[in-house]
Amino acid sequence: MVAATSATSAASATSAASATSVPDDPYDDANLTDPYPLFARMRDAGPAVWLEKYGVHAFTRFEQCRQILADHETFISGAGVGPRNYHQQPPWRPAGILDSDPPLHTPLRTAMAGVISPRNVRVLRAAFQEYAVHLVDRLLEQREFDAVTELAELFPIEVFGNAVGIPRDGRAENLLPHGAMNFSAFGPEDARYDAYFAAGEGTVEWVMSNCARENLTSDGLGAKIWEYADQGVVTPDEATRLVRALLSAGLDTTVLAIGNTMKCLVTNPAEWAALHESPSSARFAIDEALRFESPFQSFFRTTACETTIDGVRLAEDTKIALFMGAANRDRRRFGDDADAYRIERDASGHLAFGIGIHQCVGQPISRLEMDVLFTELARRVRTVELTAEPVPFLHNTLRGWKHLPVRITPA
Ligand code: OVM
Repeated sequence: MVAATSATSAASATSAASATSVPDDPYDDANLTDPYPLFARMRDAGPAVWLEKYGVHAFTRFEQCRQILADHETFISGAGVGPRNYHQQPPWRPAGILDSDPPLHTPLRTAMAGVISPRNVRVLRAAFQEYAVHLVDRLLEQREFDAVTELAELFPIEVFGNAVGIPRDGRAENLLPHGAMNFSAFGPEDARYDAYFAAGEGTVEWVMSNCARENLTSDGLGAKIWEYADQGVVTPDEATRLVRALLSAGLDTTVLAIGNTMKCLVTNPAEWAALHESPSSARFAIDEALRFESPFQSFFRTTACETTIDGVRLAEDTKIALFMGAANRDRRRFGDDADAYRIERDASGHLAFGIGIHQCVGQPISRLEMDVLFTELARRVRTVELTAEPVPFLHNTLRGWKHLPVRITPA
């Protein structure tokens, strides 16, 4: 435990007394479209706020979010990382690496980290690079295109799909709606949740059939997960669910991160110019975009025991909401210009990939994809501008754009 300390009080009900009550709904259309004014009010209201509509404490400051994520013993994932408490209501699908705790989590993480090793990731670069060149060639011919549907979506669907070793046919139609559905389970079960679940119908079958060993290529990351089943590190069921995790978590997140980075750069022409001057700064432009517009905005945890955080008492087995998208804009951590996109900033330490034992294990693949793509774009594209208003992608957990119409000029 870091700053959380066990409360000595004999009372057992969760008290909202020391947290400011907030009537606003972070999940309504207006707040999802532009969450930052509400996030600022929530951060300024105190280390924790009480979200009246959901009856849950929410954390929006960097320091508290970081501490909670780092303390996996007090703030567990095994009761689910959305508002649904698995101790009371079963998950919509069997739990996996994300929604488990040690000791169950440990072999899953060992296998996944072994598959996504520096050695296994390094060899992916050449294929990523080849497709980036091909894509940028085509976009430079087009000059005008949708940076979401014709860039952000295409790149991971091709290169990550190949890296895992799944059939090309059906990737886009299944994996993107499947991700949007799955990630809905980490937010409230409202009309938006229902809509993404309806849109994702039928995709689970496609995803699960491609987790089977016989449907994966023999040299991909999927096959490497199955090698951990051969060695007895994980069971065949666990191997299936680890491939499921790759296919659930690895795509939409990177698609959104690419689109968000483009959005940041298109709307900050001086930052694009700086990146074009120095293409090796791509990783800083990407990291700052991950901070500034975090694709993964929020997660829940569950208290394993009664505890207090900065004087706010939380009862045992209580859900809490963590808004990393707000924490990453916290002036207390990132300074007075936290609401500005600046590639010169030291954005490191942001919480877009989480922290602790559940910190994104796929991060090296996602970063490699983005690094290769944005380095190529930075070298070859002199200017980029919007040609129409971007269309936001509204989702309870994810943040990004559905359409980003742009025009580019060659270097
Ligand atoms: C899943 C899953 C696994 C890992 C991460 C994640 C970031 C989701 O299997 O649903 O979201």
